Amino acid sequence: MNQKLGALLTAVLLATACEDSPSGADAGRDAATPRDGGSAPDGATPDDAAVPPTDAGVTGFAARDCDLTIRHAPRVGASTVQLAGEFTGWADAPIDMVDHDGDGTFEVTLSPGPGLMPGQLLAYKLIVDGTWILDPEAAYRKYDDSCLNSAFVMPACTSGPEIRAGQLSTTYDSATDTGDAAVRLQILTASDGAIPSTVGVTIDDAPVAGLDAMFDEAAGAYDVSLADLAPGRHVLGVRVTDAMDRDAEPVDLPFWIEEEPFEWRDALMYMLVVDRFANGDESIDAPVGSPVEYPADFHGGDLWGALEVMQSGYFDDLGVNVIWLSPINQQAEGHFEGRDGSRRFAGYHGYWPSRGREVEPRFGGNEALQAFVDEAHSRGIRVLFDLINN
Ligand SMILES: [Ca+2]
Ligand SMILES: [Ca+2]
Repeated sequence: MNQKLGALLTAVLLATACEDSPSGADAGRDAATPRDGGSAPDGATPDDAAVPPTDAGVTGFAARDCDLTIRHAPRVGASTVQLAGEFTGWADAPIDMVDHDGDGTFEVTLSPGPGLMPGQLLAYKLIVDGTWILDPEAAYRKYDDSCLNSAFVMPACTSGPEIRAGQLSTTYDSATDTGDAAVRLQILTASDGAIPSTVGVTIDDAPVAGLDAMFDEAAGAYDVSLADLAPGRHVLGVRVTDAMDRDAEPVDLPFWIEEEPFEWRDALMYMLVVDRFANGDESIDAPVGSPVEYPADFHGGDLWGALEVMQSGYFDDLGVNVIWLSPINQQAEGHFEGRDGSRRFAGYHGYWPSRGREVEPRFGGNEALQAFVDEAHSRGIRVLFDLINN
């Protein structure tokens, strides 16, 4: 039987952060707090005025699980496995993990409680026969002081409903050059059981009709099926709000209708340097000029030019189904010294980004990128961005 430890844990958060590495200032990422700002932990009685409408017995909507089970299977047999984290005061009160069935996997189930709030990102380490290690199965990492730890998020079971999408499947009919898609969407309520009041499903931003007929009441799930979709990329969007007016984390499922299922391992990739590939709009050429010599300056290539080449069927003729664009972010303006210490370079190559979400104006800006990607998707071509993050 799983240990329910939430009630035993006290919020001792000031103790030593890390047993096997030095500590320092907290550099951890922010906890993923519930979007409603955090509500009462599981088991708390809601205010009388806020008793959620429930529909128990009428539909099969299951409630979200507030507990989290951590498992670890030591590669070589171990006699003790413990869990220590900011919620145990680290070494102050590590929690024993137990191998109930003797299969070599140790586990512990954590319940919400002091120091273990739903939605909270928490740092921890495993202690295997006395040695502190990162959890190889951890979904997150978090710094506590200057020490790298594993981390988990306590399920945000009180923040609202949850959408769980199954595997989306597609078919393609060459006779009509259209396809079908199907996916099962299970809706879970928040832990207080408030029923979903609004379920919206869209395909490429248009509402999916006939949703009621797709509802599997016993399972609390929708079996969404879509027919006669055009070839190319589509996005199925799912939005759910419950009777307490809380939104589920939105779900968007991109998928493709295509004759041959795309496989990255079989892809034929074309890498192009935007500035040097094709000049579609000379009015946005803006070479830096002296002291930058011509080979180190912008030459005028842009995404409008690359789009024209694509529209000519050039990539299709080559059998290309992936285009890798050189970095397209807006670049630091001006010129900078090269590694040889004597020559000046402009950012034509794209490796000096200055804006995270804006496309270099010389390359056509965001509008050109959107047009390029839309055209690629309509041709079954994937586009890879080269993101320079350092
Ligand atoms: Ca076990
Ligand atoms: Ca140009």
